[in-house]
Amino acid sequence: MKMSRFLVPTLKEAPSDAVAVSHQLALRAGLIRQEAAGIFSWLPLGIRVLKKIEQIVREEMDRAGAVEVLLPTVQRADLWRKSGRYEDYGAEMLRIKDRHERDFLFGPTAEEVMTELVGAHVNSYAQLPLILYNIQWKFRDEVRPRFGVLRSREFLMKDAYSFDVDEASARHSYNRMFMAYLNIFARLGLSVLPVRADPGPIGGDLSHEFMLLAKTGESMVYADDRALGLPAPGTPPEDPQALQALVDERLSVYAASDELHDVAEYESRVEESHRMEARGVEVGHIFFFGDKYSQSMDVKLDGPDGAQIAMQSGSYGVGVSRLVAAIIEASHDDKGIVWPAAVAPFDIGIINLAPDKDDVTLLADTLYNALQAAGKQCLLDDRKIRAGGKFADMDLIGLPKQVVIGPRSVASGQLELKDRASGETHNLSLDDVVAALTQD
Ligand code: 5CA
Repeated sequence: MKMSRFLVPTLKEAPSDAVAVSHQLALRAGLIRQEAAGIFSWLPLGIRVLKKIEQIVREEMDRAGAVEVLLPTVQRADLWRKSGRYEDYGAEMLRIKDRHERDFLFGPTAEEVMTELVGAHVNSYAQLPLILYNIQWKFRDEVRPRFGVLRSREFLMKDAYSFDVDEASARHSYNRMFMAYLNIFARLGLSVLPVRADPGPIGGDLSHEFMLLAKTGESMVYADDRALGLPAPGTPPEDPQALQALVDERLSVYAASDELHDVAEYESRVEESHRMEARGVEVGHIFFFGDKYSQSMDVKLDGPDGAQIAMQSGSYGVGVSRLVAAIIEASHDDKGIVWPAAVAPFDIGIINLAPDKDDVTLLADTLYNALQAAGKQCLLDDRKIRAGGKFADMDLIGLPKQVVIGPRSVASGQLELKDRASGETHNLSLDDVVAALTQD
């Protein structure tokens, strides 16, 4: 992509109402644009990051055996009346009337729609277990939307729903999702702690939040610091007991968010030198709620002995758009964003310092074409602006690798290759730059 034909509206200063560093940098790097309180447009760089996160989440859901569907954003109110949540949800629900005065709403979550969908198409226990997921925009009329896409009103969520015939099998589904979450966050390059949590309005008796430690986090996390940095589990075992043992092992290290923090237990189980108290951003939340929705919505199916049974279910959310901000919170410096390679909007930024000079442009284009042909995603800054602005913008948007090409590169045959995270630079020939950037 050539920057002169792209849209990256970078800003020198963030607007004063942006207090979280991720909000400031997302605006300054031209990822998002606020359209109304808590409602954003995704600009070209932002949407590329969002899609990459979405794809990693999708691949890990598929690997865990979940099946993708796409539900509507606008849902029927009567489904929510059936479950009893239409009134309970209160002012957070955006209620809509159609031209026939029928009640609809912009979905804040989808337990009702999914439960009814499964009830309509699954009539026997033999069709279970089933885990369905969708990656869709949600709307919650938050009292205090803030921190940009960290707590917005419209946001992209991956929500999965498991349907099982009994509680033991439902716990196995819960455990599969638990492990899939650890894999997702590891692939995103994030150090995320699973903590036991309060299920809140979703209901149920078993729930975990996945917390990314960050200064702007809205909850406190109390943990044994050895819980951080454990390796990703990879493909989990099929055997339910083996999987339960792995989940138990992960959860044996103390970690809780403020609501369920037990000071006495914490102090007795965690030596002082390992106690960690930090703020966390909730990037995922999983719930086991048994037959709550199956019962309230009267969705039953034929059980093994012919009698009608209610399904045992859980729901599993990841804040896909929130993750864009969460990753920036976790990975930035005083110059701007430092994207982990897995989600960077482009792999490589090339700066052409003299787009007016044919020989410099030829060299920059040759590198660009060679890298693109090798499957690398490149952003070539060919804008006719001063060099300082190009360097500042490239650091601000945070692509993992940068190559600087100017008149001196033509004269010496040496291009400057820079690693964004470490700031290290190397002067290399064109061929060596291509080799270094395409070796993996
Ligand atoms: N139905 C369940 C699981 S699918 C559910 O809705 N869970 S939730 O309320 O915890 O939301 C799931 C995830 O969505 C959260 O962990 C968070 O990462 C994200 N999320 C929730 N509210 C917002 C918001 N206002 N802005 C951005 N992301 C949000």
